[in-house]
This record gives sequence, C-alpha cells and structure tokens, in this order.
Amino acid sequence: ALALPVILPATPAAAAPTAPARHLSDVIPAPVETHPDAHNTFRITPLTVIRTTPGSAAAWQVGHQLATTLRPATGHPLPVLPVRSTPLPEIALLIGGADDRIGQQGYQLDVTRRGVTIRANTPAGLFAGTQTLRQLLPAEIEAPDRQRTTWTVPGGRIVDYPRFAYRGAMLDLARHFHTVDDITAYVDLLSQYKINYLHLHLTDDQGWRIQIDSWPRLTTVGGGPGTGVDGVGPGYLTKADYKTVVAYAAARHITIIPEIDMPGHTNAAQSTYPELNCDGVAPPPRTDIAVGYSSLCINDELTYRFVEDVIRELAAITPGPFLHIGGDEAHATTDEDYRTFMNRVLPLVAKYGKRASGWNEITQSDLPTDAVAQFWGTGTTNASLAAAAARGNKIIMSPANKAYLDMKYDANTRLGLRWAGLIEVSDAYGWDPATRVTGVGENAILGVEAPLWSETLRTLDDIEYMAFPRLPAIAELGWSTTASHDWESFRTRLGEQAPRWRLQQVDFYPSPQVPWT
Ligand code: TNX
Repeated sequence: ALALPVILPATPAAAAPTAPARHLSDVIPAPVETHPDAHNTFRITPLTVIRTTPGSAAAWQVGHQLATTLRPATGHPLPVLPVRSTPLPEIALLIGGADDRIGQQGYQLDVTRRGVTIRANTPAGLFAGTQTLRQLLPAEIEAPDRQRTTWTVPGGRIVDYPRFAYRGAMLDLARHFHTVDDITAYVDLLSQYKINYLHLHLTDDQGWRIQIDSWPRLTTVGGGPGTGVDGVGPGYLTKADYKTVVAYAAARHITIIPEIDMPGHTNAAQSTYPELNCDGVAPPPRTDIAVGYSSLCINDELTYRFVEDVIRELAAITPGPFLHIGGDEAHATTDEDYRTFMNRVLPLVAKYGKRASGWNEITQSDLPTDAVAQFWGTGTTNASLAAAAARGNKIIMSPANKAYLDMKYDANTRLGLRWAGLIEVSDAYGWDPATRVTGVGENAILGVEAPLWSETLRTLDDIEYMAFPRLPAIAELGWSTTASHDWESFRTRLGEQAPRWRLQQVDFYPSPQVPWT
C-alpha cells in the first residue's frame, strides 16, 4: 500500500490578543472634532504601505518618521512610497485637500476599512496628524520590540487644529546642565503632545551653557567644572551640539528658542570676566539658588559689546524667529537702568533678524510691538502686561502657580520647589489662558508655555517625573478648544497614556487624581 504522507492540520494560530478598542476622541490634546464610524475600522497588516504626496520631500520625511515609529512593535515592513495611489491598504500622508479650518498646523484624519488618510496644508500639520494616529493605535505600539496584537485604528474622521499658534516647553540648562541626549529625549516626548516650541534657558547665575567664540571662557569657566547648583551641574552645548538639538527638534516640528537671561541672572558671566562688572572685580561663582543679586554694568559700553557679540553669534545658529532676552528678577538693577538696558538691547535683537521675547518684566520698558512677553506671575492682574497687550504685544502664558513644572505636586514630592504653591494635575489643567490675567484676552495670547527650572533636577528621569503628567495638561490647554475643557474627560484620557509611558520608560508621577490604566 502506498504510504500517504500524513498531512497534519495546520496548528490554528493562537488568536492575537485584542487590545481594548480605542475611540477617536481618546487623544491628548483633545481633537477639535471627531466623527466616529464604528463600522469602518482599519487594521495595519504586513501588507500596509505608507504613501506620501509625490514631490514633497517633507511629506516623505513625515512618512519615514511614522514608519520608524510603527515598525518595531508591529514588525511590519511599512514601506514609504511617494506615489499617487497603491492597490494596497495604505496610510496616506497628503499635502492639501483638507477641511478649510485646519490652517497651517492642523490636519484632517480619515479612517476607513481601506486605509488611513491624513491631510494637511503643511508638513507640521501632517506630523501632528501622525501623533494623533499613534495615540489611536493600541498602547503596545510604543513597545521597542514586536508585539502580538491587532493593530486596529478606530474608523471615522477627525478635523483638528490648535487654539493657539504657540505651545511651548522650557528647559533650564543653567542650574544643572542637561546633555544633548536628554534634551532630544525630551523633544521626543514633547512632540507627541503637539508642543511646537522648546525654549532653552541657556544662562543664569550658576552656569553659562552655550559656546560663544568671542568670549570663550563663558563656557570653559562659566559652564565648567564646579558650576551648577551645588557645583554638580557642569557642562555646556558647543555650537555643534546646539545645531544638533535645533535640527533634531526641527525634524519633529519643534522650534528652539534660545534664552540669554539679562541684565540680572548673569553671575556666571560676571564671575568669569571681571570687566563685565562695574568695579572690575569678578564676584565668586555661585552654586546656591538665590535670585536677584546680579546685574550687568548698565553704563559701561563694554556691556553692550558683550551683549551684541552674544546675540550675533546666537542668532547666527538659530533658524527660529525668536531670541529670548530674559529680563526677569533684575532686583540689582534700578528701574531706570533696566529701561536704559532694554532700550539698548531690544534693537540688537532686531539688528540680527530676530524677534525678542522676554519674561513679563520687559513690559516695563519701551517694547517694539513685535516683542513677546512671557507672563510668569501668580496673580490675576498685571498692569504693565495688560498695557503691552493693549498696545498689540503678544503674550505667552506661563503662570507659575499653574504652568511651572518645577513646583512640587504635593508636600511629599521629593523634587521641585514650592514658592508658587503645590501643583497637582487638576491645578495644572484647571485654568484658562485667556481669562487668567485681566486685560489679556484670547486675541492678545500667542500661546502657553510650561517652564521646567532645574534647581533640583539632574537626570532625564527627574525631568520626566516633573513634566509627566502635567506637561500634557498644558499642551491640551494650548491646543484644544475651551468647549472641550473637561477634567473628567482629561483625567480619563491621561490615565490611558500610562501604558504608553511605561513602554517608553517615562518616569511619571502616578497622581492619585488620575485613574491610571
Ligand atoms: C523664578 S520664573 C525664576 C527662576 C527660578 C524659578 C524657580 C522666572 C522668570 N525666574 O530664576 O529658577 O523661579 O521656580
């Protein structure tokens, strides 16, 4: 008898686990409009391709970044093709053809059985859409290695665009230096929440963190060994490092804003160069966290040569429009000297092609109308800020008792300060930028920014712990409509971010206010 080959039934593949279904509105920041269509979910499979507008290198770049994000966990090839159509299931990233309302930063996202289509007027808008897509996929998409799950995207349409053009974060490199790797890791996290500006606080009393060729000891001494709070935060960015950060951020549609804080907060420079002091004597370096004791010498021409050198060199390596000149807490400068100084320095910023921004104290000087003032107060009135807004200056809102990421969450928080109060997640979320300060309404506001001062922070884990989960709260205030402002909804969506943060190894504060999943 003929021996027949034994054909075993194929082992049924163990069904891939199905993650709890995501909904189109389970996104931070909350999208403007969602139109769910439960019958039209899309699945990313081994056949899925990413298609981008032909001829747009920038769109292809966004597609390539999306593929890089989706490949590790899916294990799928996800080729990126700049073509008009494919017969395959696709994720299409297309410039043009979207809802009129999306503007320069928004996007429209359509999910059907056959594919996902993101449309935008700009690469920045496409990128924002891909960050939404990322959050619509199961949390396992953030895993560094292949996961067995079904990569479902909920069906329907999102039309989404920001309330404010400016959504910022700030990192203080002066009190403790943070490396290029730490800054770029922070950029990755910021970009997931549609933050589009990163302000780097580069100089302060305790350290100078950016290379300036015409004053070389600023970094080697002012940023050298023994600098930083407690003398344990040395380091600085070379110009090459700075350009690396600028390019890395730009690829994620984040613009870097460099800050040189002056005329106060300047001890690192003045202890390095005696000639920057009125008496020609260099004060000792400072590693404590006091503020308000240092001042550049207002009536010395050398001061303005120094400032011009710094502004010129920094402007030359900064492609973004803004240069931040600090201006806060100049308690060792008289009011008259402060105005004299700003009247000299503001035109220098313009001379090198930049738009000045500064802390709200700059509104006490004669501001050009394109200057931007950053409110950091804790109150709800500020006469000179309101007057500047009335004259047409734009305002960035960073109220210290709401938006400061360096304030402790509660009395037990190991890191952080508490001068502006304790800031739980509900406090960080519970305010409206356009009604915070009398006379500074919606139209005067360029946007919001969440500053992170580094007196108590040394590592990336420290940064993450203070920023998460409050940074997403500020990001939502900057992007989403007031109509969608809702604490119950926000804290639920925030709780759903936790599995993503765990997979990305983000060290977050597990606030008792949030239903973590
Ligand atoms: C105030 S806010 C400062 C900084 C400190 C911060 C600490 C501002 C413009 N100045 O010098 O680092 O408080 O929270």
